[in-house]
Amino acid sequence: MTKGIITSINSNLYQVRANSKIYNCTARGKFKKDAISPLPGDNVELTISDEEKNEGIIEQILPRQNELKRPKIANLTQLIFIVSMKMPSPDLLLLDKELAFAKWLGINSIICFNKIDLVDQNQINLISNIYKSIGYNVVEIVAKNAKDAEKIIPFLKNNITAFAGNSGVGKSTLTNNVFKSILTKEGDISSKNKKGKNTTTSVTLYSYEKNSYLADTPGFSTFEITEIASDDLDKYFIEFNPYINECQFYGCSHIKEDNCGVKKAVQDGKISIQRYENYKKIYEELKEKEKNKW
Ligand SMILES: Nc1nc2c(ncn2[C@@H]2O[C@H](COP(=O)(O)OP(=O)(O)OP(=O)(O)O)[C@@H](O)[C@H]2O)c(=O)[nH]1
Ligand SMILES: [Mg+2]
Ligand SMILES: [Zn+2]
Repeated sequence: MTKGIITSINSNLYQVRANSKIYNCTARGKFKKDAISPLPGDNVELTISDEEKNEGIIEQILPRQNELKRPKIANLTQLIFIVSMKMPSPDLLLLDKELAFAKWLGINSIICFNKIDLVDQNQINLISNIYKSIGYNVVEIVAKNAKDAEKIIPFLKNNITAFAGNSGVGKSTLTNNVFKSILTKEGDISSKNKKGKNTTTSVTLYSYEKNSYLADTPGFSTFEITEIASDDLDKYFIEFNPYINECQFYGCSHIKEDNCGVKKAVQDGKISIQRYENYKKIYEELKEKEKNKW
């Protein structure tokens, strides 16, 4: 049996990378029966049915480290969140949700501010400094300049990385420039609403070097993090941690309570107001969802 990794899925056909090449595979019927649906990123065992035609059959899916719904992918070690500075404009609520989710999942996050050619540096710094001061890895790039792609290359080594972010932020442009070839289609920005048009429609993992993969993914504008309990959300806003002990009430939600360490840190300028406001929005959203569950 050969071991491989699923790099893309097209209805019932799977592309699997094994022995440094790509096999077109079908899956044994038993997955359906067991209600396991294979995902890009899954490690699999396959039988090679035709070496010449690069065809095989997936026999088994090996245990998953983790699984993401958006983008739909398994076994990631890292996410690179692409935020466009303009066209489309930065969606920091989405970014803060994604960062919390990655922390909850236990995988690394990198923030990539793109299209910095379209705004002035002051505008970039205002946002970028918030995340740098928390301790996140931040890169600022023009994805369509081939040279800038090099700024993310050091992060790829020995990682399974996926891009994430709204449609039109530049995920495919950056993918093509990382690999120095046109692997994936790049879209336009509609002149009407300055948004992307969901050009990429499925996840594809590209092999960067041994043990390193990078996935181009479809854009999304909404993101559910209902796996996180509202009362745990504060743990995943990493800069809140030093102040939570200073809250008077055990289980403080840092919203309506008095003598709250987090709120005090916001007042003292130690926690960004924008991040705190997004925390409140996400908290209320999670509370609402929990109410509807029962
Ligand atoms: N000005 C500018 N335009 C860029 C930059 N990066 C990407 N673009 C443009 O933005 C548009 C959308 O880029 P894509 O790479 O297709 O965006 P995407 O994130 O893959 O979008 P979806 O596949 O729809 O999720 C294209 O027209 C790119 O040329 C940049 O750094 N500066
Ligand atoms: Mg794309
Ligand atoms: Zn508090």
